[in-house]
Amino acid sequence: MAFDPRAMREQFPILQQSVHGKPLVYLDNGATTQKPNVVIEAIDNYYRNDNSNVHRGAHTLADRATINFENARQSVQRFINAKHSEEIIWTRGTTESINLVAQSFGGKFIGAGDEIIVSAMEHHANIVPWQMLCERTGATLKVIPVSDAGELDMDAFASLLNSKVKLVSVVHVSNALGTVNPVADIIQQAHAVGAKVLIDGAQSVAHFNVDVQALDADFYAFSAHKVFGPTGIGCVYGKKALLDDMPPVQGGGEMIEKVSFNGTTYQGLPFKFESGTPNIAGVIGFGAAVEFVMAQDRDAVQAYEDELLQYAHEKAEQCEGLRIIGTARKKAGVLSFLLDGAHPADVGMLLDQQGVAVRTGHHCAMPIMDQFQIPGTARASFSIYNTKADVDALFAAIEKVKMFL
Ligand code: C6P
Repeated sequence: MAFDPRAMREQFPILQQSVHGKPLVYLDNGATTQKPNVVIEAIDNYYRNDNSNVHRGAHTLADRATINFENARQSVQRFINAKHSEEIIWTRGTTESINLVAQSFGGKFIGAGDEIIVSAMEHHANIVPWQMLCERTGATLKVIPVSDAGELDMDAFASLLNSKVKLVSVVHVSNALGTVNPVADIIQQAHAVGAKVLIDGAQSVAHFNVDVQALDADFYAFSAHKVFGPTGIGCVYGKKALLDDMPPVQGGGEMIEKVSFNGTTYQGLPFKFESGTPNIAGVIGFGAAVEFVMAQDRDAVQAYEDELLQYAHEKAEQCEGLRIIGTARKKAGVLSFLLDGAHPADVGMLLDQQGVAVRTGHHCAMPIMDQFQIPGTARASFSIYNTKADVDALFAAIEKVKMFL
């Protein structure tokens, strides 16, 4: 059966409102997605009925909370097809996930003279932790160049690879350009020189199936809030053998086996990376979110979203004075653009006046904005509940912005 975005939309209560007297057209899904009833209800149910700490209580509520908490880990495991549930480490989100790998894996396995490769289209969350690691260790950060269309220069990548490269960390889908990168190919080439690979999946998992085993990714990071879950929770997947070899980065309760003043021993996976009381409601909401996604016909959803983005691109190409930033052959979810003579911030404000929510600015990807010699863009980012009517509303609003400016 064909995917029905209107039925999907009904599951998201926040979308049924008006802004500035106009029906809300929410096109800021790259920043965060809205939450379906099932996610809101899972969090509500936890606080109403099960609220308790996990892994330590000797009572019914604690048992229920712990079971739901660990079930969520298994849901996320299935969501990305990890081999073991303990390969899923809870974090506050993609940013903390990348920092965890930089501090733990990087601190142990990367030193002076080693090299780390990122790309020119990375989010700051996949640049700054590596710069900090390089400052600490004397390692060097190398950058894969990006073409004017917003595609990785794969020849340049191949020429950057050598035995000094210990880690390659690239984004699966660019939040600023929408480019879908050939991560399977990147992983294969990096492995051939003995480097490990981290994939920033912040913008991918909401749009298409990710199979970490098929990709052979060493680490895969993403945030719940960009895949219909709550904020403040996310995860990093790591291959068990790698995670087993990595030291914890935060000490405290939950992550220890035995503490004494003669020395402390740590728990095994995943707990050695999860010190302190976790974001239990967040984890449960995250689990509900990925179950919600897995319940969809994902191929049908992906085909629908591709068609929607294509439709938006066609409209953008016909729109006088509009320049698309990011014209890669393979894209997902994002239409970044500039209007002649208009600052993106003004465009965003005037679109908001018409009920259309987009993000403007550098999208935490300053290096790629510098490459395009622009201060930023206006970005419409699409999700499962957007429709062609939303795209039409965006372009009708853009015409008004053009008249106004
Ligand atoms: N991008 C955007 O509007 P956190 O904030 O930790 O959940 O995710 C960080 C992050 C990392 N990588 C990519 C590719 C991202 O898109 C993001 C978050 C948002 O584009 C907020 S800047």
